[in-house]
Amino acid sequence: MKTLITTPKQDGFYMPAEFEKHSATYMIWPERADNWRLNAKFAQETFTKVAETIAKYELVIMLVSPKEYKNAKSKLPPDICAAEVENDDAWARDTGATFVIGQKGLRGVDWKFNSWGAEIDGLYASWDKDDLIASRMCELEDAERYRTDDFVLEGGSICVDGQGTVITTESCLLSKGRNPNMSKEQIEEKLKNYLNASKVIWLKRGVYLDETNEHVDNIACFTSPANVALAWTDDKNDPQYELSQSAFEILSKETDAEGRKLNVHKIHIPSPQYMTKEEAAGLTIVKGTKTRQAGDRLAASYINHYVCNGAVICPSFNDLNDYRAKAVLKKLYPGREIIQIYSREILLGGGNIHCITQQVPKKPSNLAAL
Ligand code: KQY
Repeated sequence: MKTLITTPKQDGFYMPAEFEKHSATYMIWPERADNWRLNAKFAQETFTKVAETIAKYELVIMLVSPKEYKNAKSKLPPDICAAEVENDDAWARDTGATFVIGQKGLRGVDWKFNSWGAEIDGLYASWDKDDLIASRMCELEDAERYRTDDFVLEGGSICVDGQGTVITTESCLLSKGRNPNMSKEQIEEKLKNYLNASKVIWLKRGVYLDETNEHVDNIACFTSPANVALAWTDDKNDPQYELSQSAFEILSKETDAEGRKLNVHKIHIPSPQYMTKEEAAGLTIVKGTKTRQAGDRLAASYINHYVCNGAVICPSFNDLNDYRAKAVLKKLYPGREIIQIYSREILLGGGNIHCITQQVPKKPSNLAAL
């Protein structure tokens, strides 16, 4: 696999929106006992359910560590491809390649990964295997790779419309644990060069107590050009209230890269979700890994859904707002099935369905040069 020293922008490659056609979805098999309770038994069940649901619509490739390979193969249906790849955890959105397309096909951006903040506020102590995942994905896809050795980023911290606009959060991208020596302008330049975008919309914050320093993929996402879904609450006593209000103010005054005003669609979060005693007790304590406790509020949001060919795979929380969320998503994604999966076991690990998936865009045969 070749590593390029240019940028996608220089080469006319760009990141398409998630709602455009895919050729496949990558996931990573969960196993670490300090993040997934009871040796990841229940997480593996939920990941399998997500994978088999997506596999009804497109190819799913599950990356599995050599020591888990036999177990994963015995649990996964035969139409899901499994590839042996060492890993530190199972967040394909964050450690996987960000795929870009251009006239010459598919390439991958391999962002430097540091466990969401390294020594400052990272979530586990060693991440060397995770930092190699994007390049392994590029190999598997036979895609040339761009590597940003001088810039840390996770895929969950950006959202694009595929038409020149990126949304991100200041709390994450300007956090001390990622690129402390870069200015906001320099970070914006990196995003523009590696995603081939011309406009970056900065939200201040994300979802309350989101351990990623509030990735955008939990609070807001493009559902089509000029349409953005936003995590919302009407409860003024919920700390999320002000965070969502601030995001709404920014987004509703903004235009995208093409100059279109954004339509903001509110999706109410579920009632607050907390880790139970039993759930916390199922975790192995490991030095250097973020500790979790009974009573911790979980960063639950329906925005953390995944759009695949023909369907939207959305979390459900056994909450009344599950139905409201499904109805809004149905309107926002016409022609796609909205499939909800009870995803508490993923939520307990600090993310949700979007965080554990990574799309490989399909290159349209008539792709116009940018
Ligand atoms: O938000 C995401 N894209 C991933 C969440 C990672 C949480 C790690 N425990």
